[in-house]
Amino acid sequence: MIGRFTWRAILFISVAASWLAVGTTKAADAPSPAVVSPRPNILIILADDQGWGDLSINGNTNISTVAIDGLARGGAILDRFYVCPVCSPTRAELLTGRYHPRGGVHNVTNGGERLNLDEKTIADVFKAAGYATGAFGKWHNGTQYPYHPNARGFDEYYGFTSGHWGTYFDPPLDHNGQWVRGKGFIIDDLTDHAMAWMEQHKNQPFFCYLPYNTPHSPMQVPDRYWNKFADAEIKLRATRPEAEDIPFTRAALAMCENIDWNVSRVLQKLDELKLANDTIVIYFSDNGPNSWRWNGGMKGIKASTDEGGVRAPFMIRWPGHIPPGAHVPQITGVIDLLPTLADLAGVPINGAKPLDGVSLKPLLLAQAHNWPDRMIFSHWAGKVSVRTQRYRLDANSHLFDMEADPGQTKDVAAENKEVAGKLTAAVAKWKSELLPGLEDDRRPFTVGFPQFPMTPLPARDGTPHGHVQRSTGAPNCSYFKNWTSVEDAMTWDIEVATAGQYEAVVCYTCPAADIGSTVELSFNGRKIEATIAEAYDPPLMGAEHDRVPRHGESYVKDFKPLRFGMIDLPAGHGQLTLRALRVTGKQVADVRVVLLTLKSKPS
Ligand SMILES: [Ca+2]
Repeated sequence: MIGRFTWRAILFISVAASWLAVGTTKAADAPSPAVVSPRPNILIILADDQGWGDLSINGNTNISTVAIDGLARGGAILDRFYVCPVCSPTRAELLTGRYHPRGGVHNVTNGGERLNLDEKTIADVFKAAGYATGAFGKWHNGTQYPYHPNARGFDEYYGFTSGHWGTYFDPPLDHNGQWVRGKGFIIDDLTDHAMAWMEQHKNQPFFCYLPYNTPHSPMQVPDRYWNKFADAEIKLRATRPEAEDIPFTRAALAMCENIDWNVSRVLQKLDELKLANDTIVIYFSDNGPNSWRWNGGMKGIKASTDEGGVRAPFMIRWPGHIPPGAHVPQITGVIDLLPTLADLAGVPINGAKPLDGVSLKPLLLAQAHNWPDRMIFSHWAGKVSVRTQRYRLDANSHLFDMEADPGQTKDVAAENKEVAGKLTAAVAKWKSELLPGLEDDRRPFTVGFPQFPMTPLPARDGTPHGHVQRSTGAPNCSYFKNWTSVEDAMTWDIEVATAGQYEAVVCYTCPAADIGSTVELSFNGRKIEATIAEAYDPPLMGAEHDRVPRHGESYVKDFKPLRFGMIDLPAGHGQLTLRALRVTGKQVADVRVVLLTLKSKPS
């Protein structure tokens, strides 16, 4: 094993060489090569649906986020930092430094969240440079290998790959492709795993990605955080107070204070490991707030391409390098993080595709002299908005002077025809380059890789036929129900990469009164049958922890494996089909997921 001392020696050479090669730093400011740091660790903490306004440092007196505020004060705040209107696109842009349509991301579910396999990720970049790489949390850029994080540059993964999850207490989670039971509240658990992993890798540079899944709904949080807010008066209100759901706001703020506690634990761990000065820590959120609540007077919330939907909190700390207390007023975005972190760490970018983002190193190190204005585009569901330092052209071609009118109340296009014309043309060009064909997504779900033998095919990624329904409207953590007839079916559009013997399992529930049905799993002429002989009918979970009633996310339950035995699958594209040959009760079963595990290649 290579110890940190050896790494220091190896990395000193390359860092010193790059410092000498750049040669733009004034001699008086330059660090002595003798004290050049080793390559810094990277820790990226990403919140989910936390608005810019959900932090006390940004002026919200409803909440106290002392750890995140302290992180910001110890480094720099990017005042105008832009992400995407929803989750998976922002994550894709973080991973690639490129606008999300370039990587095929066009949806938050049904496979449209998957990042194309020909994209290099930020983890690929740091892994190639010798970093240990780990991700702990909500992935949301593809479930099946090789879309799985373990195939996208992360050596270690613990979390869930879907867009949301049905319960946050002791949930089922994915650990390097194996299903395990999480322990306690999910954010605390993810943090525990990240801290243990950082400690394990303290003697080599590490890249740690900690994408939390709160305050995304369902609105669940431990009592310790909820108790403060359960009856709290919410003094600062949403721009549209009539639209604010106060119990939802209370839950969101409690969840943000739980995040803050976990951030305090991570930062304390870095202190304990004496790594605080060697670690670049970033904190930001993936889109605007998931409800109308105070957000600094901005227009729009999550899913909007207006300012409130895409401006996120962003802070970055690197002691001894980034001046504490700095504010960066220039517009910046999540597309900038890959080039920025590679530049700060002195790590080469190993992808061949052009980036949309730029390195912010000159801004962060207060070395920027002539920083040109730029355009940052925001897209969701075909709507495109563009921001410059002064203006936003919204998705309806209204122009707003964001300096004079940050709440986007007065269209100034008529008074600024030249600006409006230039931005309108830029949006048209961006759309014509990036959007055509985006939603014509024919990527099958991938099955059968020897290095990652088990492929889960959840209900989310399947199609119900006949009477079969999803347990809820939002597919992400749904299951199939109302399977009542031999005419019904569930199909998955799959591509089998490796011909061979697969162990087939369907995770089901069935009450005692309905057991006995015979079901068949088939693919391109190969078939296998099983009989549902054992009842399993546990209660639905989730509601008991919801602080406000949920809308969209499915309640969840445990499912039992129905083992089909081995099926010989040919390589190729086709429909994996689950149907009943004989129905003995009122229903066949509820189905959560089909598991196909490659056991052996044909001899
Ligand atoms: Ca989100």
